[in-house]
Amino acid sequence: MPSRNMYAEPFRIKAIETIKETTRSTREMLIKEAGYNVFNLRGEDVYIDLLTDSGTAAMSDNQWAGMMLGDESYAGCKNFYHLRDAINDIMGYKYVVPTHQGRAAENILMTLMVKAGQRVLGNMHFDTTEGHILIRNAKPVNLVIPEGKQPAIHHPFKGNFDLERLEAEIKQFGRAQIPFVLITVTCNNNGGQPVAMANIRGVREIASRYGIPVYLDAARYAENCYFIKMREPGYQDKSIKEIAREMFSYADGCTMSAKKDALVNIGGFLAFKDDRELYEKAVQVQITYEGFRTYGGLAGRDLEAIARGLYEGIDERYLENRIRQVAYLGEELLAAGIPIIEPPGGHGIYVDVKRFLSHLPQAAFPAQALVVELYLEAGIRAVELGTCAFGYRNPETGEMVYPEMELVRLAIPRRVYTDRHMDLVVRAFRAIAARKERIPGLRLVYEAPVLRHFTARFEMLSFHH
Ligand code: P71
Repeated sequence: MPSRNMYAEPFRIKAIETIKETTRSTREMLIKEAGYNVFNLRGEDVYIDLLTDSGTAAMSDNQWAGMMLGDESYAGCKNFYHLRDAINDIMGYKYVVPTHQGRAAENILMTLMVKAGQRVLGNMHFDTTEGHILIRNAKPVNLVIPEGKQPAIHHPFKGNFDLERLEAEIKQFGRAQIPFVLITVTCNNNGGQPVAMANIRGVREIASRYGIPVYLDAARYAENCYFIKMREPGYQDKSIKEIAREMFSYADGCTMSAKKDALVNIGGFLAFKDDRELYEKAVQVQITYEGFRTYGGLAGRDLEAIARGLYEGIDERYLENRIRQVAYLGEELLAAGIPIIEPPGGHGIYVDVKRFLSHLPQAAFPAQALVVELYLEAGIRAVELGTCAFGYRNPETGEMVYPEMELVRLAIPRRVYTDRHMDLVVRAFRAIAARKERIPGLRLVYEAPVLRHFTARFEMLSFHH
C-alpha cells in the first residue's frame, strides 16, 4: 500500500472551517496560562488539533441532510429504526440500546454483568472501561501479546490476545469469576493496533468452552476490518461488511462509541446479538441513566447521523484514504528520525518519547514536555500518555511509580485535515528534533486525586529558549 500521496482524497470539500494561526509569543503566554497542560487551552487557539480522533470527524453532506430528517418524537422516532436496521445489517445484532456516548454503553453493560471481586479479561481495556470495572471493585486484566507492548517490534496484529494466558486465567479463576471477555478493536492503548480475525475466533472458541460471553469494544471496528483485509490471508477479496459480519458473529454483543468509526460528533450504543432478556434488563438501566429505549440520550437527528455514518465508515475508499493518511504521517516521521510505535495503527501515530527525549528522566515528564514543545513550535495539540496520565504515587511509601511507556499520541480526526497539515506536523518535529537536548522538563505543581492529566498544572524546570 503506497502511503505517499499518489492519489487524492475520495471526497471534495463543501464547507470549510477557518483555523487561526498564532505567533510563538502568543503561544508562550497561552500555554503558560494553561499550566503547561493542553487540556486547558481553548480549541480556537490550536492550529492543528490532534488531541483526539473521538467526536472530531467531519460529517458528510449525506449525514447533514439526514440531520434535517430527525424525528424528535419522544418514543418510536423513525431514526431509531434506521439505526437499528444499520446495526442489524452491518453487525448482525438484533437488539440496540442507544446511549449518549461509548462510556454510557459500558456503564450499562457493566451494571448488568460485573460484580465486586470479578475479573474482566481484555486484550487492553480502554481507560473508561477500566474505570467502570474498577468502580465496581472488580479487576481489569490485560492479556495483549508481548509484542503489543514493544514499540519497535513489527507485528501485523499487535492488538491480539495472548490466547495461552487467556485460557490460563480462565482455568485459574473459573467461570464464576469472569463475567465476560472484552476484545477492543482496534486496541487504542498501544497505538490503535488491530486484532486478527483468527485471534478473535480463538478467543471465542476458548470462551465458549467455559461458557463465558464475549463482547467487542467496537469504537474502531471498521479500521480493524480494513487491516484484516490488508494483512490477514483469506480476506483480500472480502468486502469490509463481510469482514465485519464475521467479526461480530464471534461475540455476543458490543459497546460502541460512535464518535470514532461512525463518523459523528456524539453518540454510542450497546447491542446484543440475540439475548432478548439481557436487552430488556439493559433498557431498565438505559431508562434511568440515558432515556427511553428509542433515543437513549440522543436527538433523533443524532441517531440518523450515526445510522448513515456507520455505512460511510465501512466504505473501502474512505478507509483506504484514512489508513493511508495515518501511515503517511508515520512514515514521514520515521524518515525524520522520530521513533514511533511501529507499524502505525489505525487512528494516529504514537511517538516513543523514552527514545526521542532520552536525556529527560521520567520524573521530568518527558512526554508532557514534548506536548508543550509541539504547541510552542507550531500550535499543534497532541496528548500525553506517559507519566502524567499513568504515573502515580505509591499510597504507602509516597514514592512515584512510573509507567512502562512514555508516549505522545497524535490522533488524526477523520476527514478533517489534509496531507499538507501532516507535512506541517513533520516539519515541527524536524525543528524540535534539531534542538531536542535543550528541551526542558516539567515539574507538577497541581494534581487532582483521580484522572490527574485532565487538570494537572506544571512549571517549566529551566528557562526556555
Ligand atoms: C480517545 C477517546 C476519548 C477519550 C476518552 C477519555 C479520555 C480522553 C479521551 C474513547 C473510547 C475508546 C475506546 C476504545 C471506549 C471509549 C469511550 N476514546 N472505547 O481515544 O477509545 O468512548 O468517549 O464515547 O465515551 O481519545 P466515549
